[in-house]
Amino acid sequence: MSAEPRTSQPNSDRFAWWREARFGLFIHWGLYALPAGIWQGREIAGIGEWIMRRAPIPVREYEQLAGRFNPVEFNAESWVQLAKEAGMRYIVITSKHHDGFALFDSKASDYDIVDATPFRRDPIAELAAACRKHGLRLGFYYSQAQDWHDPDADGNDWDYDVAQKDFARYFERKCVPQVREILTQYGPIGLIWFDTPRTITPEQSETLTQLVHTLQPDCLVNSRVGHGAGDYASQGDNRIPFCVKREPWETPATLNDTWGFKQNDHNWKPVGTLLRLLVDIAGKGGNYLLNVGPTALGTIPGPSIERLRAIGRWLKTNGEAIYGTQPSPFLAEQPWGAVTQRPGKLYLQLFAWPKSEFVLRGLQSRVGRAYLLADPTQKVGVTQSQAGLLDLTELRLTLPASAPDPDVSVIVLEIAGEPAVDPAPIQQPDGVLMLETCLADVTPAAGSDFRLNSDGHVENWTTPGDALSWSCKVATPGRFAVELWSSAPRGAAWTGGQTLTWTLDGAAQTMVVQQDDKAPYARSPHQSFLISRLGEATIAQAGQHTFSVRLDGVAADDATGLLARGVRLTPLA
Ligand code: JFZ
Repeated sequence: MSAEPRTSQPNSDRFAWWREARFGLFIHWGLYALPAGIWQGREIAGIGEWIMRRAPIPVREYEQLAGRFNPVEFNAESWVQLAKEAGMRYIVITSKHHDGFALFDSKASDYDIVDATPFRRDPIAELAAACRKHGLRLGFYYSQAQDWHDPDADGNDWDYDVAQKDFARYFERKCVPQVREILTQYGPIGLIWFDTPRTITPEQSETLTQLVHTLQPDCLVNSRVGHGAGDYASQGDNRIPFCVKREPWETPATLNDTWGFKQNDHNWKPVGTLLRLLVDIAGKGGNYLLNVGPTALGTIPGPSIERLRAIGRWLKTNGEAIYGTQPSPFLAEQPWGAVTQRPGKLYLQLFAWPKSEFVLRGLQSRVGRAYLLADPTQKVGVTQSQAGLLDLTELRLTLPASAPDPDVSVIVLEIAGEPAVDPAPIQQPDGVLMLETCLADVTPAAGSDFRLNSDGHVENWTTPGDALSWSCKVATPGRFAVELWSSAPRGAAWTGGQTLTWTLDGAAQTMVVQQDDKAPYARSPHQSFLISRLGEATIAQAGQHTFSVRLDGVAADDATGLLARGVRLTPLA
């Protein structure tokens, strides 16, 4: 969902707790926890909470699950305790997912946990009480457009005749009343997390946002309410941007590959991956909403508990570098890790511990003292230099021999005043020069909608003449491989075929784009890049250089254009 919310108020008080929190627990829980990915002995591919659609299962059969849903081991206190132990500051739970089943006591529909199950308790009420007791904010996921149980809602075309549907009827009969219920039955609510807007109209999205704000003025609304009517941006699931975003945003993410419990999904992310995602998201100004899928008995799977506790242990030591911090002063991602800040301090969060010395280019602020967040008594030596011709600032830190943490180690730099950084792309000490689109001058051709999107891609790169250029700093000259890094368009095949002309200091080369290689995205196992070789470049002298790339010819069937993240120059041996 890249549509930016219209009513963002990043500086308003409504976002104070949100900015402070940085880390929340997502809970996908419902009837789908019973089949847990398997229907009539058959493994159903995809995310667990979609089993009704994917199998597909007729409404009358799926409804029967309610009669067997009896999560006797559910204990709201222990879920909230776990979130707290993990260092999370808010919880968002599915009050109603696409299957249409309400996990709360609803008057608007009997298809709810109190009326339709032997359990008869309202877990949402219990959770609200436990959150209040332990000082966590509570938010609700609510599927406003898809409701596979309702004959008029979006989504179910295996039981209901799509031609007979009247979405407005469902909207008035069930959606609006239930949203009203979740906002009036459980005390103050931190946010409402709408999802998959699809058939909803702009007016209906607006109605929901206004309903939320009327009933609870401080309650935040995510962008998936649709049509830009929300308060903050939900990224695509498990997707993180490549650069700092100033507007409030959040990445919903999984610990394995499903949201709702699946008994055979054992693809758990290692703790190191999760910690790197947490700090990377904080460094780019976002919140990390990390999911668990409890079982039909009401317990959170052991591998989830272990991982959440490990993150909590890290945050106990390093939380100062996360909670309430501001994003990195560097707009683009740093290849070695992430940066956060608060007044007077920068937090360098290193993914790998360098042998004795760490070199950071481009920080222009004077650094007073540096120390390890995990152990301020350990000395970190600081030297700073500014190389004349390039005006290249370099910070050298001499570090203790061993890393304070195996996954993410935090170094604190004390600085005076606002941090100042060099805005130019700078060659890294290892010789690599990454030209990120978020640092580029973006020049659309006449009438073109070529632009940088909020995820750090350029989009609509479809009009000949659309160009990107960078003025960059090279310290170590030589020969370089030049590659274009882009993302595969969502749900579409990518064939290449575009003609590009790239220019280094005035010397041009023209080539046709194809996919030559693929690279994982080191920060997120759910993203990867397509690599197109553009050729080789010789940079004869250290100094400031200009690189540009322009679209000259489009591919026949390319509606999307190259979703480019940037151009990478890698030194050739
Ligand atoms: C939605 C749901 O369909 C899913 O079951 C789960 O609740 C998840 C958190 O949200 O799935 C989406 C919605 C949007 C995108 C991807 C998956 N997106 O924009 O990338």
